[in-house]
Amino acid sequence: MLPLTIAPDVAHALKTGGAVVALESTIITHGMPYPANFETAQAVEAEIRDQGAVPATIAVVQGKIKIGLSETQLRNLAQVTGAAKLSRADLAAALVLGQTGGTTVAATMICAHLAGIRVFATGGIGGVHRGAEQSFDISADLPELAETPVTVVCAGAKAILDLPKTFETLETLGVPVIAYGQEMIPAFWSRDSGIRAPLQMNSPQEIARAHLMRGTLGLKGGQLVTNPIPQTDEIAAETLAPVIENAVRKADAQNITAKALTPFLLAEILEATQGASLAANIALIRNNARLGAQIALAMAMEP
Ligand code: PSU
Ligand code: MN
Repeated sequence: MLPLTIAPDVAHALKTGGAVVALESTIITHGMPYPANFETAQAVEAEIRDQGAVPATIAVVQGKIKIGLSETQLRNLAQVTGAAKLSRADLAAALVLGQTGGTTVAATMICAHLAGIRVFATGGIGGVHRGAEQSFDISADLPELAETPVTVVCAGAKAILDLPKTFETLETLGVPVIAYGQEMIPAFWSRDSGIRAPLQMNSPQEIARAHLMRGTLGLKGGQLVTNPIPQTDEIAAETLAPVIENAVRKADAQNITAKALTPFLLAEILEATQGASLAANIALIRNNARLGAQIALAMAMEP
């Protein structure tokens, strides 16, 4: 038996061929402060329900994988102190040790796939960190995309990462990177990273069919959909560049490495922009949730 509890509405949707969208929880435990993390998680779930799909926020609670959280469980997770950050390497150990933690993109993909969920929406993925030629810091999210058949909708990657190296690595790994509705890969807070996307698709149906075609061909791994932030919520790359430079320099000076690095950089940027980055972050996650729901609905319609 898998150590996995599926919420009733999610279980029902999975059994009846309904559309389900997975959501990660490291963004709740390590990405945003309380109560913004809880309010955002709720708003994101509501976006998915509004589209006619079922949200499944995934986390590990006291050594059990939860596929879909109740409002109380979500609030508890948003407030818990000392939650673990769980990626592929940590998942089995966390279950054995009875831990509580947020699942990263990589771990959420693994859990979603175990539950039979094919679409997952988040804000930004992990990637190749700046200075990776020295630190070797490459997120486990990248190889996961090459391994586990889940379509992940994000807004690109934050410029805390080395974006060209991140997308080169995805190309090497054979991960389809699809820009939604434009030629360029978006860069999280802004709509254009300056990097041309290898693939462009303009409808949820195309993305759903490409996911299913990979399965037909026996290709393992998923797809990365990069969905640009809505124009009205965009923050110019030049505005955030010095903030990011500062955060990266500070991390370096304080010797912040490994699992701690991404949460440290996110918290630094949040503080330095006094919430402006948070508002954009919330807007883009909601936007990704809507597209994720539309892809899941399109997939549920395919034979
Ligand atoms: N990037 C963001 N926001 C996030 C994360 C990344 O813009 O919340 C989180 C995600 O859960 C992602 C994880 O899977 O950080 C990557 O961590 P690492 O770089 O340690 O693999
Ligand atoms: Mn890392």
